[in-house]
Amino acid sequence: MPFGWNSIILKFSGSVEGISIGNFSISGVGNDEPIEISGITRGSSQNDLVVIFNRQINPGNRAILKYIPENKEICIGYLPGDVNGDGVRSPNDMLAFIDALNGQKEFPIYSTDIDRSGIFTSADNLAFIDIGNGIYGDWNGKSLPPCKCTDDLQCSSGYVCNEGTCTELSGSPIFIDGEGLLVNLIRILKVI
Ligand SMILES: [Ca+2]
Repeated sequence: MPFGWNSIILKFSGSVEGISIGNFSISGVGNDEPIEISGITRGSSQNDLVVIFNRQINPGNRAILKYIPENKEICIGYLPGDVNGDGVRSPNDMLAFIDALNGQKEFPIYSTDIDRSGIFTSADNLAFIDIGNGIYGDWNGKSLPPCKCTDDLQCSSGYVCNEGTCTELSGSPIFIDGEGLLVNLIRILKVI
């Protein structure tokens, strides 16, 4: 059964040993309650860090994870059947999925492993068809909200759009001194 991500693996330039949960913040875009970070842990290599959320991102919503020391934002979202990852569920995703099945195009595992078995097989075709038939809600023609907000209405309840970022109305901003951190965030390895 398809579901949204509840963790993300980040690749850094060096050991992630000195990175703490306080080095991250998270906000949401969409109508859902934003997800929270519940923990971080080292990944399979010393340069990989797994950020674990308190729950799965609900379909049709986004989360913006910020690595505070570098002011880097990672925008993730989950839209059922959005195989090509453009944030829109359209007939192009069917073409992309067929290309993937035929081995003509490669997509990240999280785009094509639709039944979440951990591998991409022909069984994912059934899950893809189920999504197209509306078994998990009608997502055809739907889009994810933009990564950068332009209006308060795009942010979750209790959040306002502040310079493109959905910011919590109350509570002081978190400031973490990033000095001394020797590692840089390079790229997202995988969303799980
Ligand atoms: Ca798409």
